[in-house]
Amino acid sequence: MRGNDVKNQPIKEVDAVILGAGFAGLYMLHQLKSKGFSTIVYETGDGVGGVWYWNRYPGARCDIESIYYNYTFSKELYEEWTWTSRFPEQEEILRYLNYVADRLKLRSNIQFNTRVKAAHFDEEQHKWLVHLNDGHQVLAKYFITGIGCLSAANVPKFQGLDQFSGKWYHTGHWPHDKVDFTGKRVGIIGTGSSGIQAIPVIAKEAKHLTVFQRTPQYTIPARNHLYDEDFIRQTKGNFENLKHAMRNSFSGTPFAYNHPSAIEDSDHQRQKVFEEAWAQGGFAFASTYKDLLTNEQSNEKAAAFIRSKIRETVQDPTVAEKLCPKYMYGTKRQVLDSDYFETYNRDNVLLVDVKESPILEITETGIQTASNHFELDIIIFATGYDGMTGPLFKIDIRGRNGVTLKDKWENGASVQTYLGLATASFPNLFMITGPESPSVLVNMPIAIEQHVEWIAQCIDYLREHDIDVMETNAEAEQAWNKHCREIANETLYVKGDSWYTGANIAGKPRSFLIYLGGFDYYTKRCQEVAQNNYEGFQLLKLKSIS
Ligand code: NA7
Repeated sequence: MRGNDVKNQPIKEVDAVILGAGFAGLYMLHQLKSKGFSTIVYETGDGVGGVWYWNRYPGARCDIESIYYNYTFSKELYEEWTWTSRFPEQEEILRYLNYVADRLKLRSNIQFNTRVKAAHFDEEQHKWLVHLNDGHQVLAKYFITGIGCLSAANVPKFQGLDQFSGKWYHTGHWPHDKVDFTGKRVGIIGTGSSGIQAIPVIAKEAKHLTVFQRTPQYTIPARNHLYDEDFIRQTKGNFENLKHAMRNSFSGTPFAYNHPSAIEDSDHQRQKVFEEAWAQGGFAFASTYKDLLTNEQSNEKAAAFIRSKIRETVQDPTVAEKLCPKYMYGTKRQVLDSDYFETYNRDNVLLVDVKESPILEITETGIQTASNHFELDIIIFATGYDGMTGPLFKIDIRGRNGVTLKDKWENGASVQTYLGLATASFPNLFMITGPESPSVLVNMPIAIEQHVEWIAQCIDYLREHDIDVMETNAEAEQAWNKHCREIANETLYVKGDSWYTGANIAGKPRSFLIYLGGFDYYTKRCQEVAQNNYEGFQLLKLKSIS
């Protein structure tokens, strides 16, 4: 049965509604289906893939190595699928997720082209009433969000966008048909991961590319390459060890920090360490020293090294200086690139510093900054996302007494969760990789698997024990929130302006909603909670109170 057929079925009540058909939603569905729960997934897109369905911009790639960026719950899946290169392209990850959906026969439980507008907890029925954009309503015992941390696209409110006569796109909502840049004057706003991946590719095709940069980035060469057969064979043969290493690691990858402190090494030794990591590419650089994100002096050593590489690569010293970041390394997510800085040596690429000369408006024919007008045929917004809370706040989620999640969390100013999985007054709501879980600072598929398995096991436990309502309480979430903040405040992350801290969105309250205590510790904590009969949650049997 295809997704569309499900829409015509008279589904009125299910055990669980899951939002999103990306890595999280697909595995959650598989788990609940396998345990015999009636489950439906609602997905806005017309296919599976989540973030990899939407992010089709030129050059889109994952920054985690492909052999680690997949599910590990099934040896068969791992062995059957073969990645072609070190850093997988969007198209290949999307193919992988389609393969998983087919292999596990998941499509019949997914309703595509459907947006969940609202979900309200009905205190009489102790169930979630879920409102769909087509007017249908569905009643579910469990409401589970698998909508990712970066799915609410941010298009800054520049004056005049509606009068632009050319075409404009956001990287997170890229068209399915190829955008042809041949002979076009293209402007791109934003130099985060998306912009930095897209810029070298577009520059090769467009007549001219103008990059509007607000903040430069510390980006490291990805050094992508094709995998050879021997490597793939060895990796597949090593599946159990890899799985164990990833699931018991600090970051969800089988890597550990190589050295304790950047300032304890001699200049000569540190240079050697950085050079080796630079040559290796990928996240090797971030793993060089354990204190890069906790000690400002160590951080500056890494920052200075990257600046020296930028100055070596970019031929025009004025342009090189504009490309050199001055803030603390890693407080914005470190980006991996392929020929990013080299691209500024091309004749058809111009860098515009919009901190120096801000964008005033978008005109009919281009972009007007404080000092110049740039004539453009295409504008690309690589301007990121309203991260962490943004995807949840897009939905009208109401718990007890009709209070919205947005109001409870004061629009993001006072987010409180228990383990990033649940929040008080919102019974039977589970968030996969929600705020205050390790989420985006861990290898996402591994973080997702841990959450999904915990939730599935929990729902199974509730069924086994005839428990109807599960709800965390204020004490548990306050304690978890305090723990999260204490750890985060020991790091430099909280000092940066980034989507991690919400500083990228005008007017968004500043907060840091990622658990930094380590994926391994976090997993143990979740296991303890389950083993202790879900301590921190109230478990209610309706029969006993009726
Ligand atoms: P990011 O990393 O949030 O980057 C967005 C970029 O857009 C960044 O350079 C921003 O500058 C810039 N931006 C945002 N708003 C504006 C305005 N109003 N004017 C000019 N420039 C602006 O998003 P990405 O999509 O690149 O990556 C998101 C994550 O996806 C990434 O971290 C990986 O985890 C995968 P700013 O730095 O805020 O000054």
